[in-house]
Amino acid sequence: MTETTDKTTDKTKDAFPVKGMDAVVFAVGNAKQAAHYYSTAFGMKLVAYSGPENGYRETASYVLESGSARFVLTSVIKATTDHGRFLAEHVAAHGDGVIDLAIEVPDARAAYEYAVEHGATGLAEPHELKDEHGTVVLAAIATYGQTRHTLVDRSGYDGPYLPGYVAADPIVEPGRRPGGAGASPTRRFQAIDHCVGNVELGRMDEWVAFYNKVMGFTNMKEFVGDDIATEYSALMSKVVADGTRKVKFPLNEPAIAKKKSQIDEYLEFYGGPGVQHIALATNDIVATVREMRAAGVQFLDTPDSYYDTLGEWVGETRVPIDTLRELKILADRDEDGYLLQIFTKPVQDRPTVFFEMIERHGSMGFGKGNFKALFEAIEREQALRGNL
Ligand code: TYF
Ligand code: FE
Repeated sequence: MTETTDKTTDKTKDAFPVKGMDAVVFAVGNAKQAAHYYSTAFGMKLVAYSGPENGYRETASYVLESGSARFVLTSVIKATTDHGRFLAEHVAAHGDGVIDLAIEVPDARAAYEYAVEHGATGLAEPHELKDEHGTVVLAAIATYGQTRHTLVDRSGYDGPYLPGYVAADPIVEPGRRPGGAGASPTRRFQAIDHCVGNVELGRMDEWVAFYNKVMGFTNMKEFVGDDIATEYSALMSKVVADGTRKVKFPLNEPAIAKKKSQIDEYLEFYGGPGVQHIALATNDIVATVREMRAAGVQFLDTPDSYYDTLGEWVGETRVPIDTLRELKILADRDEDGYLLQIFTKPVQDRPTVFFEMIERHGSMGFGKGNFKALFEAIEREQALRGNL
């Protein structure tokens, strides 16, 4: 492996400044039920809604939050416009999936102009949406597959999400810790840590170059190279991020290995490139995983042998090894610190989108020390599905 650039760009010179992730927008078959799942299983809070009840008869959209993390779940009710037909076709082709990794920017017009000048395909010219809460400026560019990046400037807006949405009450009481009376409600995660895309064989470097050029994102040093790829992972991976490292996009492509790549399985069942996993940052991965498991979320299994040697190389962590072993949480350490992480199984019947929960203590990495154990766990699931 070789080092690549990991420069934190001078903010004053940032050609494409971003504030962070604005939202992950999912097109799903049944947004009403998905909103319930993300409320009960992920502890998210419904904050806004758009649908027939407030005059939008074509689609239903539920906006859920956990800290700064925002998910929007959209279903088509009756397609009558291009947008409705796009949603219907997206769900038919891909199953439930991510249509938009929306990025909050200080200036959506400038961001769009920069991106298009540097080779991005424009999907929506900068435009304003207004209501009694103020004005939002939106624009959108295409990325891999049928995924887009909407560029959102919401600095002039204080409504619950966007004009067209009304505030909504939580579906369930959010994120209450077990423990009876006095237990304080708390959230299971507070931010989107990174969003991973799967692209076709041989195209990862093109997409890395796309983010380098179009958004001025730079490469982070963590990646899966040929050595790991051919030995056991069957994938190649590189990470791009904005200058402040608030928006991080790993990109995977299948590698030609002995076995069918997990990325090939995704591409086959998703019907092309798309978002593979969303990593969610938690301050207390033990409580988060206990609550999510109790609510029925399935996580990847990790063999006991992983924990037999973990202490030797990862050293002390906040969480005792026995607790990590009990909950199947992975740990990794690098020169900056350590991280704890765990991966859900795919959250729909297609073996496509899944989630990662991550608790960082200094480490800016992605769990390279776990790639072998993780990829073996994914391959066991792939074999159970008959896709290995
Ligand atoms: O985001 C990452 O890079 C880590 C590791 O199919 C990873 O979460 C990479 C590829 C993959 C699953 C996890
Ligand atoms: Fe990840």
